[in-house]
Amino acid sequence: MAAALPEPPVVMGVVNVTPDSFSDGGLFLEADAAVEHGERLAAEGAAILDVGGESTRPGAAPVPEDEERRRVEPVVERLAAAGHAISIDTTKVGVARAALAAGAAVVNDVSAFRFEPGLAALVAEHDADCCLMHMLGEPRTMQQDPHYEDVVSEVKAFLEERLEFATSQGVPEDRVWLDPGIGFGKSVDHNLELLRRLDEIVAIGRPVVIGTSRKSFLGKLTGGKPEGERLPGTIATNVIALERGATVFRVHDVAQVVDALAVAAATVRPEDSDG
Ligand code: HH2
Repeated sequence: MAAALPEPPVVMGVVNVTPDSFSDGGLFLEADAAVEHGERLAAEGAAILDVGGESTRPGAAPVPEDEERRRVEPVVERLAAAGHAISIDTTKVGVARAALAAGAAVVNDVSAFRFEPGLAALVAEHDADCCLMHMLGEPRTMQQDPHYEDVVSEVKAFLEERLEFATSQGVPEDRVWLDPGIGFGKSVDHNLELLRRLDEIVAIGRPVVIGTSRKSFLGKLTGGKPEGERLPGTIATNVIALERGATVFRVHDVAQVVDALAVAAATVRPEDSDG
């Protein structure tokens, strides 16, 4: 496992420095509020803080690079200086470069180096870790009637190809984490099938990141519950993902998911438990 990845289950706390993220947009737009939020998530047990300055929700408007950088740079700098492991959630080389210089250790690219292929060389140059995620197309259009013959084998083939691209650009294979991209160009059934057959993605041999937190399919499965009432669904899906072999769990509600995963991990992997 690469240097920045602690022992699993690794909980990655979401720090959205945006006005428009789907579940917490506008809450942490000021740097002070974002830093305070990150500190709280770390205290609750997040081993990594994922700082993002651009919403990727379906239909989101793109954010200019200068603005995205202005949002995230001071937050990354202050949280990294306080000793926290930081990933930067961006698809842009310029934003990633600033975040890595400010102390980030991981680049979380929801486009898997498709939007700006030069990001791979930057990751290699900085000896950083990276998370490569599957998305169907781009955020503006990804939820317009997504279609697959077999969602799991198509996502798997995509991730294998992106892993190969990353290594061709000089990123060591053991620096790459993979993510099936729950909610990124997927119907409710696609998301459920990816979770049910997550072991097939895990079989690629790289740590798997899973991000179900508060996402809309959880609302649809629970009679239309809004974002703030999707924690039970978030926990259920993260526990299933752990059982299927996921390593990193990207969530907003850190304290509750840490406890749920501790119990789940002690149940399915008693040899790793200290309880
Ligand atoms: N999901 C979101 C953003 N980044 N990164 C990875 N690796 N995996 C995910 O599933 C993932 C991600 C969307 O969640 P959020 O950041 O809360 O919302 P928004 O994109 O609206 O800011």
